[in-house]
Amino acid sequence: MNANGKAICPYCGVGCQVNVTVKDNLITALAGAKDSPVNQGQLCPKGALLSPVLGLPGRLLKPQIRPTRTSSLEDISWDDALAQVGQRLRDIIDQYGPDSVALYGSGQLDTESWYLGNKLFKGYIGSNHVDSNSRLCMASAVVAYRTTLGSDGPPTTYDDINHADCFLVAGSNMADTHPVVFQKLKARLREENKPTLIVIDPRYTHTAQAADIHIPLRPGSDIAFFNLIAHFALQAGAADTDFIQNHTVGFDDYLAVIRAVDVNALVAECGVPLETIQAAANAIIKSKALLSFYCMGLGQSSVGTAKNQSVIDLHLLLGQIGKPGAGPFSMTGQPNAMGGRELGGLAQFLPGYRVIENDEHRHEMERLWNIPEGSIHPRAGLTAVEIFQGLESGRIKAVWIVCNNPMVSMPNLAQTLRALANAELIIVQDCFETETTRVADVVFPATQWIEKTGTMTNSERRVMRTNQMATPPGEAKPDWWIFSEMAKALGYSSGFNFERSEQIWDEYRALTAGRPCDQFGMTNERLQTEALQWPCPSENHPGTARRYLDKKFATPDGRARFVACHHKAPLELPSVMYPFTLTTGRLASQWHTMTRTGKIQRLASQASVPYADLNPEDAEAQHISDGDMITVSSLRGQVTVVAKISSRLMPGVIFMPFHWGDLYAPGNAANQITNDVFDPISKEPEYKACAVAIAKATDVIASLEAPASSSHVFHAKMLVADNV
Ligand SMILES: Nc1nc2c(c(=O)[nH]1)N[C@H]1C(S)=C(S)[C@@H](COP(=O)(O)OP(=O)(O)OC[C@H]3O[C@@H](n4cnc5c(=O)[nH]c(N)nc54)[C@H](O)[C@@H]3O)O[C@H]1N2
Ligand SMILES: Nc1nc2c(c(=O)[nH]1)N[C@H]1C(S)=C(S)[C@@H](COP(=O)(O)OP(=O)(O)OC[C@H]3O[C@@H](n4cnc5c(=O)[nH]c(N)nc54)[C@H](O)[C@@H]3O)O[C@H]1N2
Ligand code: SF4
Ligand SMILES: [Mo]
Repeated sequence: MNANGKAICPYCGVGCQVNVTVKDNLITALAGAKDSPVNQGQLCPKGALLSPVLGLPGRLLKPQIRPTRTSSLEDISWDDALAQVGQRLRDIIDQYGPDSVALYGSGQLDTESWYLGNKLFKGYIGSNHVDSNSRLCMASAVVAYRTTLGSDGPPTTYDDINHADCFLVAGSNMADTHPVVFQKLKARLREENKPTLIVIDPRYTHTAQAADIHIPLRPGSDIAFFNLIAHFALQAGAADTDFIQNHTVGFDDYLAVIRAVDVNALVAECGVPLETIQAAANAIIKSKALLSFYCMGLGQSSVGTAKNQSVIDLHLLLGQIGKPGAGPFSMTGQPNAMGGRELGGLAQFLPGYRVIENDEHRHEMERLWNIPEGSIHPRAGLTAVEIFQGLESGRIKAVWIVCNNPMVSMPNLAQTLRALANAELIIVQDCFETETTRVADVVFPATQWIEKTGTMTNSERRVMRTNQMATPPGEAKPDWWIFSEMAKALGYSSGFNFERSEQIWDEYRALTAGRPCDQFGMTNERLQTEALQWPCPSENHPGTARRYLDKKFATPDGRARFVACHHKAPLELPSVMYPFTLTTGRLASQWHTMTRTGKIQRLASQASVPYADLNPEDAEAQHISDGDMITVSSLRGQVTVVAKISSRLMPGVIFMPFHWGDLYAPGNAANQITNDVFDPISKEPEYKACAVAIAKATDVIASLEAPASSSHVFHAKMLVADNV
């Protein structure tokens, strides 16, 4: 295929737009789109190295089926695959009920596809066990926005960076994970009257390096920190009493908690000198426009919801919301995590930010979907970790995994494997062979990125379209097509007669009308040339950059809510057996489980083997030198990785990137040891803190590891594309 046009970068939630030229199905030119309101021509290295992505090895080319658990996957035609898998799924539903099947989707699916999968399961099959890897990621942010502001979705926009005079970056290493947004911040930091940058992260990250004040707090102590800031703000008389009186409720309870703060105890929890915290408080108090960015360091915690709420509380206390340059700004990780939230791709929601357990919302969706009242199950479904627990216990019999590699990305991979081993049917829909396709009973080959047309929403609520510009390899099909054909195979033809994804978009945008995330005004025609922020209720509406400028929040009475929160430590604390805290995260050069970035030499070469960072003091005490092989073990498992000695983290804390799975480093994925406990409210797992032991790998272990590491080298070689 030959084509020329604009696409969305398929990696992070910044949502950069790229201009691509395709000749004979190969990308011959690629550059950041200069006219994009998102990135103004900029790209990070991952985006700039997108050209080889179309030709990467390891693509899934045909549907495959494993006739029995012990046999190998065999190629099969689409017709036969749809008929056979439709029948197997139907049999399971008939035998065990609709509650026995689950759909595990992704914040990387385009809106049209994920909308259709959600419609099939919640509307037609009658199972609400539809969740997304966004549960591992955005669930705490979602709940906190809803409890405080009344609606999900950030109030802010990237343009606020131009108006803020203080940036608070908490639990976000945006220099590496949202690089193009971070460049916007950096540009402001070069100004003469530059804003203050405060970074709250246990590690001295690339982001912290740019900070005026770095708060290297102990993992998990963010609420202590935010309550201290609020305490000092109150003492200084900085509370915005007009705003609090006119636009909020719940202040008294919050005030009682903040007044009663035991400063010394909370400072001790943070493990940061009082003066440093006071310096941060002073900068925050005197700020005229405070913009807070936060990400997984807050969300992936057993108190992730409360951590998110305590940032928003601080903004309410100071009246720092609903004006240019101010507000809480949760960064979305995946390119369409926002879109997935809007279309109800989490187990408690329906499209347009509707709520399953709200009778009115459910019946409204039943009317809009033309299905009988009572079709949608009235209870919220199981969430990501719970689906895998349900598979292990036998409550869930079949799981359909789409655009997701749980055999690397779930916490406590031994549990994930036990869960899948116990499933009666595992369908995996991906573009590439992955650790998860390897254990599938059925593999559906999907198109990726510019091989399909689709819509996504970025971190600042901006909805954008990518058109198809390349012919998919083999028999790969768009995800929406696979969902609609499977729906027909299951006997639901009426709701799934789509020939083009634009038709799905039209159905979807209509049912956002009047909702907080209103996208009704975003026609297919407009999306060809425009990148619009919601709410955008009508065709001549320009889209909304900032929400709540009128200080009317999305709650029934229009007032925002304070939610008082108390510090609580992570659920698994260091012990005699496991004396260190492990935290996990990302590298600038890799995207998640490496299905694409791991095969692009210039990215892969920046970090080629799994490793753990540890502080020099800890290394010395354990007789570990830089480059040694070490074991890192927890109650759940053990991995052998390279030790990197780094004074970027405090004693007692270990950091591991989670990118490598069995295809690259057999047996040594970080998630072999992470903890699958979660926040009881948001159900987001605590990836950012568990207790581990470290030891120098003995010669015996090292020799046992030899075959694994040589096979790693073999795999890496095999997987790196020739064309890059
Ligand atoms: N290069 C790259 N970019 C990505 C991705 C990728 O895989 N690679 N993935 C995307 C996705 S899906 C997501 S969700 C985002 C994630 O983006 P980020 O959240 O920025 O990335 P992480 O590295 O997971 O974690 C951020 C930081 O949290 C810190 N942290 C750990 N514990 C705590 C704590 O208790 N408190 C505080 N304040 N900080 C803590 C860690 O030290 C780490 O530096 O990145 C997106 N962007
Ligand atoms: N230890 C630890 N673990 C973590 C995290 C952490 O911080 N620490 N972070 C968590 C977070 S925030 C996230 S978001 C998850 C991410 O975890 P995953 O989403 O499981 O990781 P990816 O590698 O992005 O998997 C996406 C898969 O979709 C495929 N794919 C790409 N495009 C398409 C498409 O258009 N259609 C289909 N069908 N497939 C496609 C890719 O080939 C890939 O296999 O990891 C979580 N796991
Ligand atoms: S910042 Fe994110 S969206 Fe932009 S080019 Fe990099 S990975 Fe892609
Ligand atoms: Mo994420």
